[in-house]
Parts: sequence; structure tokens; C-alpha cells
Amino acid sequence: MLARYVFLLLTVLLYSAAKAETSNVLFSAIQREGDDVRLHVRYPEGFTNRLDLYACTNLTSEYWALVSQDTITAGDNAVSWLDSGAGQFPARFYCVGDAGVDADSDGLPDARESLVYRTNPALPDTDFDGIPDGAEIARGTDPLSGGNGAIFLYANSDIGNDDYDGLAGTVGAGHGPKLTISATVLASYSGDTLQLQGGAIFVEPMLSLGGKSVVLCPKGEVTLRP
Ligand SMILES: [Ca+2]
Ligand SMILES: [Ca+2]
Ligand SMILES: [Ca+2]
Repeated sequence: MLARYVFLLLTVLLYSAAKAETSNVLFSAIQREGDDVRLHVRYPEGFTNRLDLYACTNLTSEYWALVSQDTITAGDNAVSWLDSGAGQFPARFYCVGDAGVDADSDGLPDARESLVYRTNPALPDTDFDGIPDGAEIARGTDPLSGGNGAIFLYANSDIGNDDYDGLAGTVGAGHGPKLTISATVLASYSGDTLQLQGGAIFVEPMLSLGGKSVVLCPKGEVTLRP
């Protein structure tokens, strides 16, 4: 029954400022491997940017799914990627984006903005709420709807690490509290709530506000806990 599945190869969409250099990106092969599909993507010599692969099962759908992110050539200017379980779909469409092109420097490649999030690749803050599109995606807020971007950010001198994103008070699922208040403040935007947790004493370097000012409000927008 697998033969009844139709896999259509969409003309490769490559979002890049350097169109002439990147228009030769192509799929060199699509192979069936059982219920999986393997894509072979090639691009020209000298093209060193990262590739994102996108897929959808319905071209009338508004959104594509980012199915492989920041795929990097292994030195032969080719990428081989297995789309596990793709055989379950009656049709599957693919396209490629250049993960190294971010025209508005908001942290989201142009192709991801156009295909996945529907944000404006030429505007760093599509909904004009003061939070860049990439930060909104990372924080889990809606980049298309302003005014709802405020979130809690956490600092914890016991389990915190400034490499964490500060989006959770505990460590897990890729999130965790920042160690220093300074880093937490730097990650914040207007309207965010900073929550300080942990049993250890916050020493002076941790208390630096990183050049930002913090307004302590009586309504609990900033919570200090021992
Ligand atoms: Ca962008
Ligand atoms: Ca943008
Ligand atoms: Ca925004």
C-alpha cells in the first residue's frame, strides 16, 4: 500500500538576502526507507550557512513545521535527513530555509519567520510590544499579539545558572532559573515579573541590575523571598 502514497517535491524555497548565491540549493534525492523518507539536500560550494528543513502535509495550511533545525554540512555540502514516519501521510511537502540569514536580527531566521511563525522577517518586533520576535518564541509568548508578553523570570542563588533562560523556577525541560539578579534583569522586558528564590544569600555581584532600573511595586510585581 505504500505505493499509494504520493510524495511531492516542492520547489525549494530558500529565504536569503543573497538570492543569486543560494538559488541552487536543491533536493538531490528523496528515498523511501520503510515508513520513513530520507531527503538528500545539496547546495553550492562555498555555501556555509546552516539549513532548516520544513515540512507540511497540506499546502492550504497556513503554517509549515520546522522538522530539522540548523542542519550543518559535514564537509561535502550535502545534508541527509530522515523524516521518520513520513510514510503515514498521503502527501508530504518539503522546503529548505537558510538558518544563517536573519535580516532583522531578531534571533529568528527569515524562513522560520515566514513559514512557521508568520512574523515579519523585516521587522524585529512584529507586534510592536517591545519584545523581539525571537525572544517571544523563546519565552513562549505570542509574537503576533502585543501586550501579552509579560512573564515571570526567576533567579535562584542555589540552583541558578546564568546560562539558563530564567523561564522556570526549577531546572527541567530545558529551562531553569538564572543565578544572578543581574542576568535575570538583563533577560527581562518591560512588564516582566522578577522572582528571586533560593536559600543562599545573594551577594553584591548577584544583585547588580546590569544597568537596568527595577521598580519595586507594592502589588507583588517583584517578589523577594529568603
Ligand atoms: Ca528574523
Ligand atoms: Ca521579525
Ligand atoms: Ca513582540
